[in-house]
Amino acid sequence: MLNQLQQLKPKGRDTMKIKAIHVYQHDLPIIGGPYVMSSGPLHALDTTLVRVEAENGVVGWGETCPLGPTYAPAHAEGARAALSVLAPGLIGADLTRPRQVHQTMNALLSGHAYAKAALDIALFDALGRLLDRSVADLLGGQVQASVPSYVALNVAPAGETARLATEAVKAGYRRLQLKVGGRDVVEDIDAAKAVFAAVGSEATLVVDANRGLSREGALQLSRGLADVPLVIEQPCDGLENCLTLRPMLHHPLYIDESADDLVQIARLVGNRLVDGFGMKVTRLGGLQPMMAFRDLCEAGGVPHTCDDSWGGNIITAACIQLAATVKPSNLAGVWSAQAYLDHHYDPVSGPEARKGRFNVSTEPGLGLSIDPEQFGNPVFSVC
Ligand code: 0XW
Ligand code: MG
Repeated sequence: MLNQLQQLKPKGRDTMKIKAIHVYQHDLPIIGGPYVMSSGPLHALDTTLVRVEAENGVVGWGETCPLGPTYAPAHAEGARAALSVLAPGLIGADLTRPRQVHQTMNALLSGHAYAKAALDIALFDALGRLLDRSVADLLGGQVQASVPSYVALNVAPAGETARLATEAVKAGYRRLQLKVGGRDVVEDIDAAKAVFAAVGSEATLVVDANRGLSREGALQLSRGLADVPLVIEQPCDGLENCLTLRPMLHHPLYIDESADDLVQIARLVGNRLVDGFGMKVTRLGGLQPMMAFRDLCEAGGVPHTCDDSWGGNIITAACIQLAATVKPSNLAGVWSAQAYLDHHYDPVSGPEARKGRFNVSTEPGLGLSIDPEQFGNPVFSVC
C-alpha cells in the first residue's frame, strides 16, 4: 500500500506534505468517578489533541492523555511542550512516510514518546483519508470486524466490586481488571475472591496494582488468591522487581508501566520472562512502533492489550484500529475511558462498546468526523 503510494509522481508528493499542525488542550472530567487506582482517586484529566493539515487539505487527528502526572513519566503540559518543539520541524514533512517522520521527530527531541504518538496517530489518520483506507488497512489490515473490550474496576470494598463485576459480565464483558493496591492487601484479596465468587469463569480476571504493591505484598496477594484463576498485572514498581517475583507467583504475570522500550520488550518476549503485556499505544511513540511490538508479541505467543492511559474518541479509535490487526488469540482486549466521559468528539461515529466489544470502523483513517470548534482555539498552531 505505502510502497505503491511512494511511487507517486514527484508533483503529487508536494500535496501530501504537512502544511500546518494545530495543538489543542481539552478537559476530560470523569463522570461517575472518581477513577481509583493504587495511587488514589482521579476526578478529571487533561488531554492534548493534534490536528495535522496537508497541502492538499487532508486533515488527521491525534491525541495523547497522560493519566495524571505520576502514572508514567508523562504529563499533560509536558505533552504540549514537547509538541511545541516537534511541530515546527515537521512542517513540509511527507505524511506518506511515517518512518521518516519518526526519524525526524527523534532528531528533534529525545524521548517524549507519548507526545510523538499524538503526531504519529494524526499522520496515520490523514494518510488513511488520503488513500481512502482505514488506519487498520495501513497497519497491515484488520483480521476481525470487532474487538473485545474490558472493564477496569476501582479499588473499592469487596461487595461493591463484586456488584460492578456482575453488571459488567451481564453487559457482555469477558475480561475484568480489578484495581488493587494502596490499602491492606487483605482487602484486595477479599475483593478478588468476591468478584470470582460473583462471576466465576464467565470472565478473565486481572488484578492490576499499577506498581502499587511491595514485593511482599504481591507475594501475599498471589498466595492469598492461589485457588483463584487470575492474572497479576504490574504488581510492583520496577521491571526487575516484577520479574524476580514471577517464579514465586501462583499466577501469570503481565507487565504494563515497565514495558517502555522495544529492545527490552524483545528480551522479555524472547526469553519468555513475562506472560503478557498491558500495552499503551502511546508508550512507544504511536502506531508505527506498535506494529513492531504487535508482531514481536505474535511471534513469541505473548498476548497483550491495545489500550491507552486515558483520552477520548481519537485515542480509542486508534487503539481499536490497531487491535483489529492483532491475531485474535493474542489480543487481550481494548480498554477505553469512554465510559467515564460525558461527551464524544464525534457524536455520530465516536466508538462505543456494545456487548463488551468495539466494532471496527472500515471508514478512511480513524473513521471519525471531528469539528475543531468544539475544542476552542488551539494552544498553538504551526504552519
Ligand atoms: C486500565 N488501563 C488501561 C486504563 C488506565 O489508564 C490504567 C490502565 C492500566 O491497565 O493500568
Ligand atoms: Mg495496567
